[in-house]
Amino acid sequence: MQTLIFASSNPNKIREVREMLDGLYEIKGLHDIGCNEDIPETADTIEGNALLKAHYVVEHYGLNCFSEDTGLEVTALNGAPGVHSARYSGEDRDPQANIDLLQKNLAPHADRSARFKTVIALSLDGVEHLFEGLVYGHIRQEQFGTGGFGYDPVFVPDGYSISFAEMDKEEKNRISHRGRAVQKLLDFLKQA
Ligand code: ITT
Repeated sequence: MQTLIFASSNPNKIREVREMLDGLYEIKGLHDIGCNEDIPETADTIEGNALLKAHYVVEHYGLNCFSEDTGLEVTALNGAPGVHSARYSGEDRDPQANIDLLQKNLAPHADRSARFKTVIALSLDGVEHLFEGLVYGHIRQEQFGTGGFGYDPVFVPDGYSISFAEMDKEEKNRISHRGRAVQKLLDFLKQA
């Protein structure tokens, strides 16, 4: 089985992507290749941050890799927290504090629609490719479920009445932003 480096140190993301590529590629995260750096995510777009992480691995390790960056874009907040989703409430990246701040900022608004956006940047033999995955939904006022991570307990995808945190893993992966972007990556890799 071929190995692919996934330039992430977020264990939740690595687990999700590993499950999606199970049997096709062996996925190694940053820690698995001895990279314990917190790669600076200083770009002002989701695409830019995905590319930064992929460039870092190519530059420092010379390995083919892919990376991803994800943001939650809330319509009434003009796309916030967006590229700042992980650190919305501060540098300690506390998911509960992020949700609390989101609820506070969204409270005056009737429009609670939002979307998750994932961009995967693949660097393969010196050539870069981008894959995007989107899922539309809304932010619930209360939290539901214990699965998933990040904003999952408050995000309800369109066509569902349960949050991402209430879905089983397979179902989330099938319809999620990351699932859709990974599917595009897979389709590309199969014909590359
Ligand atoms: P990397 O090592 O991959 O950079 P990270 O945690 O820094 O991991 P991001 O910069 O992509 O990841 O942060 C996006 C934030 O958005 C993340 O911390 C979560 O709070 C949230 N997020 C990302 N994917 C999510 C998902 O599937 N469900 C809910 N929240 C998610």
